[in-house]
Amino acid sequence: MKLHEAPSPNARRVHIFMSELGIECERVAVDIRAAENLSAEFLAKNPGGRVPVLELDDGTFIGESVAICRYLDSIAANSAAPSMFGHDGVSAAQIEMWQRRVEFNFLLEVAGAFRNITAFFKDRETCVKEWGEVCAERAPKALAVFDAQLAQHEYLAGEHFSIADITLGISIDFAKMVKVVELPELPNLTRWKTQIDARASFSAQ
Ligand SMILES: N[C@@H](CCC(=O)N[C@@H](CS)C(=O)NCC(=O)O)C(=O)O
Repeated sequence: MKLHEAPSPNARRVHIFMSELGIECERVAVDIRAAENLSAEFLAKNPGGRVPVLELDDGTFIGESVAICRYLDSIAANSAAPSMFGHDGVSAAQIEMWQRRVEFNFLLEVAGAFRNITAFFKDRETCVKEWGEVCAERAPKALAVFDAQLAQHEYLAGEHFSIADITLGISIDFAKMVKVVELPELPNLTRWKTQIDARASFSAQ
């Protein structure tokens, strides 16, 4: 099994998930600054042209970081820890709900702000600064919703650590790193972030 990746929030999401499960695999660096991810060779692995991509030993390629985590979860099915995708129908649905809220209402807004304001990938896409500013204004609004949820629960999707916590953690760290979104100080979110940052997996490379 090989993970094709570049230093990025989505690769980090997979690293944290793997570390939580104690899974390791070969890593293959993809130079996204040099647009290696848009080469014909890479597009044959992932027509979406994005990293990370997991290559299985039988030649199957899995793109999309959450799909990769789902596969990793399936091969670690005998692990003693509760699945980060839920342990029954209700918990799986709650986790999916929060995971998608983080993905759509925060991570994609931060990414939209970063890509459009900094024009980081202007060699491959049209960047509209004003659209980036709209994304930057919308992203913090989602955080208030997460803060209210974390006032009631230890973790974002309830009482167990899940993929939703990983997605929110990597998204906040990405937002802090790229500095295009103003992040409000929210007490429950701060309590939760201190708690998840203390997990060994959050320092995984
Ligand atoms: N939904 C995808 C998003 C992947 C993605 O956006 N990857 C970025 C790095 S975090 C990338 O490959 N960027 C290169 C580009 O846009 O050309 C996932 O979860 O894996």
